[in-house]
Formats: sequence, structure tokens, C-alpha cells
Amino acid sequence: MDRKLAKTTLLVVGISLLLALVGNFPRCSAQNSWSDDFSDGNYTGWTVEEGTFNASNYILEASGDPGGIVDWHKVRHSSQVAYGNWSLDMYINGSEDTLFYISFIADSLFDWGPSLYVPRNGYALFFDTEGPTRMTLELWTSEDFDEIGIWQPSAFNGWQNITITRDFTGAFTVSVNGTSRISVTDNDHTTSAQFGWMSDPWSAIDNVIVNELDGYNNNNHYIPIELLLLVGGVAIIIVIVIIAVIYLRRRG
Ligand SMILES: [Ca+2]
Ligand SMILES: [Ca+2]
Repeated sequence: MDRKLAKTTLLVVGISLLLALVGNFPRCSAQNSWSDDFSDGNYTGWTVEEGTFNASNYILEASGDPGGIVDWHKVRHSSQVAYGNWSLDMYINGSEDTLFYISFIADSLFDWGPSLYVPRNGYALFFDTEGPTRMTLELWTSEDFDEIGIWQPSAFNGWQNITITRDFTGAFTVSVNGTSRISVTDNDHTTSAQFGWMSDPWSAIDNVIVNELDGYNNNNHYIPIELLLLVGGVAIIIVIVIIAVIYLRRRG
């Protein structure tokens, strides 16, 4: 085998190895991102578990009889995002006693205690204007919950913009109208299948935007981008060294 052929062969092998290495890593994507602004006047894609909903005003309203003492409204949407950004506008009538759950990460949803619609394994943001007004971030297991963050404003009333972020370290930040109110890190739960909303009948949501962070493969296993860059960089350096050695030997 002459040197030129050997060089070409090594080059092809090196590039093939590099491509194989990169190709073997699960593909990064944000394919699970979704949103709904109800601008088409319907709530197609949402599954109603209890209560009456209406989207003809281009928001999703819990529109059942407000006179009922316990008149829960429960609805869910498929959502595989466990790390990313969740944003929505919510309407709470602060002059009424309202319980309002956003189950933004949930393997499934179930009725707990007095028929509260909450995650079975996941995280929920809970708003309460019934007792002391508060917003709490809750970690739910299969049977019970831990309160992992709390903010107690003097009141909730009218439309509020809620954003939640969770980065790859598990750090949650919950902001209300652009101001950070809860910051906490928790990694007890790492998967999701459902997004749920439960409320008393005088509430609404709109502009639901759920964005998945890049860097997860289809099984929700995180591949740090730094590792990808490191492995890719090392592979490129190996190929360059091989080519240089062949070149120098040919010259020598
Ligand atoms: Ca729609
Ligand atoms: Ca809307």
C-alpha cells in the first residue's frame, strides 16, 4: 500500500469514526414544545376531566355555574416537557375564594383529598385566595406532596402572567408579572406526560407556551452539550494528528 493510499484510507477511517461518534449520541431537540392561545375559539387538544369550559372569547374559561359551592373545573393537555420554560396568563377573581392548580409537570393527574386535581409524580403551582393568599410550588409523589417554595402576596386579582423555568440543574424560577418570586432546586422528578389545570369556576388561562430545553434525547436523558463538544473536539484533534503524522512521515 503506497503512502498516498494509506493516507487516504486513514483519513476516511478517521472521518467515519468521528461521524459514528457524533451520530451515536441521541439527537438534541425541542420537539415536545407546544402552545395554545385559543385564538381559533376552541380548545381542541385539551381533555376535560370535570366541569364546563369555553374558549369562544379566545381564552380558556372555567365557565361552569359560579354558584356551586364545590364546582371544580379540571382539564389537561399532553405535555412531555420536564425541563424548559412554561408561560401562561391566568385570571383569578381575587374577591372569590379560589383554588387554582397548574400541574405543569406530571406523569399523570389524579384526584387527591377533597377532589383536588394534581400530579401523580410531578410539580404543581398552586394559587390560593381562600386562606392566606399564597402561591406555592409543590412536589407531588404518587400519594402526597411537599411544599418546596412559597410566595405570599397581599392579593391575587385579575390577569397575571406566570412564567416558570427549570434548567438542567433542576433549578426552578417562578415569576409573576416578570418578577421572580420563587427560586428552588429540585430534581426528584424528571419526566412528564401531562399538563393540567384545575380551578374554581371564575378563572381563565390564556397564551399557554411550553418550551422544552434543547439537550434531551427521546428518552429524556440529558446529554450535556459540553460533553458533546468535548468528545467531538477530541475526535477532530485525533484525526488532525493522524493526518499530520502521515504527512511528516511522507516528507521524511
Ligand atoms: Ca384551538
Ligand atoms: Ca387568547
